[in-house]
Amino acid sequence: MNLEFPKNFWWGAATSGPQSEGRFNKKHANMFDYWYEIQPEEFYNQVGPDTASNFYNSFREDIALMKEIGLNSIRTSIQWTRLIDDLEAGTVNEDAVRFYNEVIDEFIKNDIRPVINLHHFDLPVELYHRYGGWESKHVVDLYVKFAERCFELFSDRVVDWFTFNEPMVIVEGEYLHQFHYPNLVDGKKAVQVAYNIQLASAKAIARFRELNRNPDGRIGIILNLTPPYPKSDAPEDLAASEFADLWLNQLFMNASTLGEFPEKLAAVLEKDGMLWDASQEELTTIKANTIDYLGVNYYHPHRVQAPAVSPNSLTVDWMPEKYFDEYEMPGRRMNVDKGWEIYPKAIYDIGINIRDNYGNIDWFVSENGMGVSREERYLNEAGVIEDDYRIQFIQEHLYWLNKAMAEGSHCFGYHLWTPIDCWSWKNAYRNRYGFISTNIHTQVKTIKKSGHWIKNVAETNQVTLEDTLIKTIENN
Ligand code: BGP
Repeated sequence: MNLEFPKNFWWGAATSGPQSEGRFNKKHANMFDYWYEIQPEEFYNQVGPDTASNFYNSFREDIALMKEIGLNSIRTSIQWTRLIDDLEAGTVNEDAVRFYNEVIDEFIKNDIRPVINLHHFDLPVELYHRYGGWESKHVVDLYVKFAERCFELFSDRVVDWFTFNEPMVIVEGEYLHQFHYPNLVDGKKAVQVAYNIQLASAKAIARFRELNRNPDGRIGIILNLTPPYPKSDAPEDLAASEFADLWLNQLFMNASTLGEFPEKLAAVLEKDGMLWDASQEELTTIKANTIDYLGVNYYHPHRVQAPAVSPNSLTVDWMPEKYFDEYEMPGRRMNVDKGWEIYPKAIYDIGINIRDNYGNIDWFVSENGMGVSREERYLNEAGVIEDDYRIQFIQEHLYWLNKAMAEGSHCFGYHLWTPIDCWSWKNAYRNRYGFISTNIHTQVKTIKKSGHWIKNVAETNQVTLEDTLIKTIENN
């Protein structure tokens, strides 16, 4: 069976400034740079973001490899901590301007569409220490200054913009579940930070519409939509699933596409005394500045059940998880290295949800992928990593994506995380995701089997699936 994809479909991959460039010549440290400085033992093998995958120095060679495997679009991010010299005034650093100009020009010269994101978990740490970071509306305005500089400098050539990557991960990592510095557990702050980031996104969109220099220019947001699936049809499990969806997905999705936060969520937050501080003027800005299109990062589903303890009887501090518990579905398929369930059909459910509930807005898969450790296990005699598991993972997700598209969902592309193995936050280089491998000691980069495979897909806009694989897909 051949899956057919439209001409001009985006076949590409995503990375970020902090995970690929390395710290070279950066004036400011971001949250992760700082965390590594003070607690390197928190990072896998104590490998930090300092060299990352050396993109700052080797971007021409790296882009040549991306071109060689047929990718027609790449997402990366501009680092606030690199571009801006004076964070309050929003003045730019000349070396950073040179660097990003050269990167953008190099992509375009190689017929690769540069897709630029403005924030990938990389708040300048000074702004956290001075103002509480995203807790502060002053920081929202400093982010908007940074965004303005990006639009002024690069929107003559960059058509595709995104304001944030996975804002919910910032909320969870920094304020609820302790996997991003400063590792707080504070539900009230978490709610305010979510609101402030949405406000920052809307304000940046407003400025984009004034400053954008390109008639085709578009701006959106990238959300990690992790559909919740309830354990059963029991009313308590359904209620848990509904709240998980409100908090994890609809909060940013509704505000970004429809201009309003979900009323049911706001009502629960209000009842609990947790609602964000918002002014009418801010809400009007959010309403008026919805996105042109959407990026969806999808890795794994959420399986949820009613919380073991009734939300009303909890005496512990407020957390959104008082309304739902995770549920380990028996027999689930796992990527054991990363600890994430593999459930490709969710991509179909996401596509249909966008079609039916969000005005069928244009969207693309902005991240999907499989992090696998010790990939040298799969090296063949020719020195190529035979990552058949990754090819199959992509094929299965494309099968369901293609079905959603056939049923009218407006998806225009698929980006793997990531083009070239890159630094993965606390996990550093433990799990590898790329079409191309990186030796972190020598920085030698080698195309994997999946890189050769995607080239053929990108050239033909077709994905060939064996009958046995289709049976596997349909039985899952
Ligand atoms: C996403 C992030 C990426 C990337 C990816 C893989 O949430 O947007 O930056 O890191 O997850 O996850 P990890 O790096 O934790 O393995």
